[in-house]
Parts: sequence; structure tokens; C-alpha cells
Amino acid sequence: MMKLSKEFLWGGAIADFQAEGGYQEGGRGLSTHDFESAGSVDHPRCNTVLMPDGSCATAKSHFFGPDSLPEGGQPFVFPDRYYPSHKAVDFYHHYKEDIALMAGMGYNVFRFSICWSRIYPTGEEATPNEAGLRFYEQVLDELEKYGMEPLITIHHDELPAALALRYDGWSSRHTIDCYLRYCRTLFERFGKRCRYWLTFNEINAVRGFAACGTRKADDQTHYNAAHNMFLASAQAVQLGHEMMPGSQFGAMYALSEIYPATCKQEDVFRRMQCRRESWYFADVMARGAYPAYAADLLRRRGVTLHTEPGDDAILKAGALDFVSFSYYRSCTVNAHSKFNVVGGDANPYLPSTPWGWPIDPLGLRYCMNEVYDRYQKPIFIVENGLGAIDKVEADGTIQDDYRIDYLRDHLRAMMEAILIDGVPCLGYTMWGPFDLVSLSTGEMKKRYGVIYVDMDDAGNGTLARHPKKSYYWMKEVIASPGESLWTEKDGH
Ligand code: BGP
Repeated sequence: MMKLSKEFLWGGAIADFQAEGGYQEGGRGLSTHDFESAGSVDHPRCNTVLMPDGSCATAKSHFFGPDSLPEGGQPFVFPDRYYPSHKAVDFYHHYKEDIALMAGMGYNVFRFSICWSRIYPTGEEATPNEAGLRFYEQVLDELEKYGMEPLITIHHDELPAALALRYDGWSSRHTIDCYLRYCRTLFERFGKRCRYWLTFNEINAVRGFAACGTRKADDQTHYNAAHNMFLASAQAVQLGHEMMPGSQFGAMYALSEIYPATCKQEDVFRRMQCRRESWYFADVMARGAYPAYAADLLRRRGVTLHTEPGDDAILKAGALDFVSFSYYRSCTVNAHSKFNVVGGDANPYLPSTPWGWPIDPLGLRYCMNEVYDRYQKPIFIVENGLGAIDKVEADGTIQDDYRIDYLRDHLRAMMEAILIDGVPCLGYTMWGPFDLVSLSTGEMKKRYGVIYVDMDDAGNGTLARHPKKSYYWMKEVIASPGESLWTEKDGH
């Protein structure tokens, strides 16, 4: 029966602001996500970036961000509002326990992001914050103890709040310099201990204040900020290759699959255009040049890109080594669909999660093939999983068979892409191996973990960790590796 090689990387992925907490500990500066009191996507109680007068700037989603933020002045937070990211699930104090539990499952890789404002509290200091570096060094120590490979996300949808407030974040080329200083510090300090790096998370899906530090989220601001992020990524890749021979760089894209709603030619054409909303980002970063259709994409939006002589050479010299992506769901589009890169219209053939995300394992196989066909570079699935409501039984167990079903079906699809279709895939890191705060809703009850964390939406709970049924199931899958997903009647 099908099995994967022993070198295949199995693991989990987290983002610092959804897991760490400790937002005022160890000399950490405020980060853009510290201003969000309840997640980032449209919802009556979500997407609240607080204004100095106590009102909340709400927007349709984190892709469109707040229209305005205080001019100048110091970052602020309101002490009487609940900010899930401030405490999160306290990985800051539980990392030893969390890493031991993940190692117990057989993980050999762990993807985590570094909080930039732990290393450079305002982004502009001449020297880094030693306590911040020390924290991540201790995380690396623990990973080494269990033979787990780190996969570090340098920028997971956030930056020091001071860079956002003073310079409008990624709108400014000054932020590129600050990012490169931060990268140099990480490479110097952790370079000998980390082979795999991601320069940016879901760069095709993020806009506005929390993720890009920009006051506005209109197309002109967004595509120019993205251009600066492309330049930053390319220079980080070059610097990393120089400082850490053998290091491998990727960036991460939200690539949930898109299908044409019908075989009508206009729907199929629209599907191509919608997919290019994401390819635009991956093409520049993985191929090192803007694609031909970029001119049309920008023209339709009325965007004038502010480029400088030498930019093209920078992009070309800093192409990525591998392409990684998150995959959660798929959607459909027709010729008239409104579309943002993670969601289109529903698909009548697919069931959905409690949060309305269509469940489509075959879409993962399709997506892996699509990405490899396009770039011919190894791929890495760095997020996938099911956000669901778990029930703790009277005996303390959590019987999350629905999560096992989701993971089994997606892992089988992944194996078919690798072993039948021939897609080279470095590894698979499921999202949120232990429960953490949802990015989009700020909730705890939207749980992804195979390890339960006792904490509710209001921040109450003991923070105790308990393996769920899926933890033991996953342990068998990894030990086999992958073979236990199949039975005789599957035929392979
Ligand atoms: C991706 C982000 C993650 C994560 C995940 C799940 O977009 O990179 O940070 O949160 O989605 O989304 P959510 O937490 O909204 O369920």
C-alpha cells in the first residue's frame, strides 16, 4: 500500500499572535494585531480596530482594513476590551509542553512565526531585543531536543505597530530596510539551526492595517505595498542564501481552489482571471518577474505601480526555492461573481464546515498539481485543517471523528498527488496542532487542534492541554508514514 518516505516532513503550523500571548513580556513592542479585539473578518463583533475616541473602525474584512487610524502619536490599546491575541493560548509560557506533545505524535517539523516586535519593538532600533531572541532560541532548543526541524515564518500578517503608525507600514520603502535588518538578525542568530524559511504568509490575501500596516486598503495602496513586500522578500532570499548556504526559501499563498460554476466559456474565463488574482503574487516571487497579465490586472484597477530603476533586477535575483500554500476549501465563480482570493460562491456538490467553508479534498490534489505544473519547484503544504466545535466528554476525552475524517481525506489526496501524479512535496504542516485563536473571528471555539486547549472565547480557562482522539490517530499515520490511511479495498 502507498506510503511516504521517511524524509517527508510532518508537522503543525502556528502564528505568534494567535498562539503566544505574552504581548507585554520580554520587552516586546506592540504589533499591529494587538489592536484587534475580535478577529479580522466581517462579523458584528469582529474586525474592531479601536480608535482613540473609543469608537471602532469596522470594515468588511481584513482584506479591506480600516480607512483611517490616528495620525502620528503612540500606539494605544484599550485596557477594558478583550483582545484574544494578548493572551492567546500562552504558547509563550507553554512552549515546552506544546513541543513535547507534538514530538510525542511523531512530528519532525514545526512551523511558527517570529513576532517582529519581539525582536525590534518599534522596528527601528539599532540593536535587537535580546529577550525576544532568547525566547525563540529556547523554542529552537526544544525542537532540537526532539529532532524537529523548524520552519520559520518571518512575517505572518503583522508588523511592529510603530512602523504602521509612523510610515504607513508596507506603503513605505523604509519598511523594507527595517525588514531586512530584522531578517539579518534572524539569519545571524538562528541561521545555523534553521533550513526552511517563509518570507511572508498569505501575501495574496492580506491588506490593510493589521497585516500590511497601511491606513488604507484600496487597490492603489495595496498593490504598491505588495510591490514593496516583493522587493523585501527577494532581498531576504538573497541575503539568506549568502548568509546560510543550503537554506531554502518559500513564501506562502492562500490557494484554496477555484472552479468555474459551469462549462460556459465566460465562467471558465472568469475562473482564469480569478486565479490570476493569486498567481500575480506567486509569479513575481517564484519566477522573479511580473507576469504579462499584470499590466491588465493593474490597469483594470486604476493602479499605478511606483517602481524604481533596479527593482526588476532585485526581483529576479531573489526568486523563491519552493512554493508553499494554505489549503482549506474551494469555491466556484461565474462570469459575474464577486471574488476575493479565499472565497467565491458555494459549490452544491460539497459539504461545509460549521463556519461555512466547503470541504474539498480532491481540490487539494488539484491545487498541488496546478502549483507544480506552473512553477516546477518543490511545494510545501504549510496550512490545512478543520475549524470545528469540540465537546469535552464527561470522562475528559474529545471524540473528534469529524476532524479525523477531514484530515484523512486531505492526506490521502496529498499522497495521491505525490505518489501518483509525481508532485514533489517537502512536507505537510496542519494548521493549529493545538487549539489557538482564530484569525478571522477571534474565537477559541473554532478549534483546529489535535491537542485541546482549555480556554473559551472570553479568555477564561485553565489553558491545560489534552490530546484529542485525532492526536492518537495522527500518531499512527505519521509512524506508518501515511500507510495507515489506506485499506486493502482502496487498491493502493
Ligand atoms: C490562514 C492564516 C492563519 C489561520 C488560518 C485559519 O488564513 O494564515 O493565520 O488562522 O487561515 O483561519 P481562521 O483562524 O480564520 O479559521
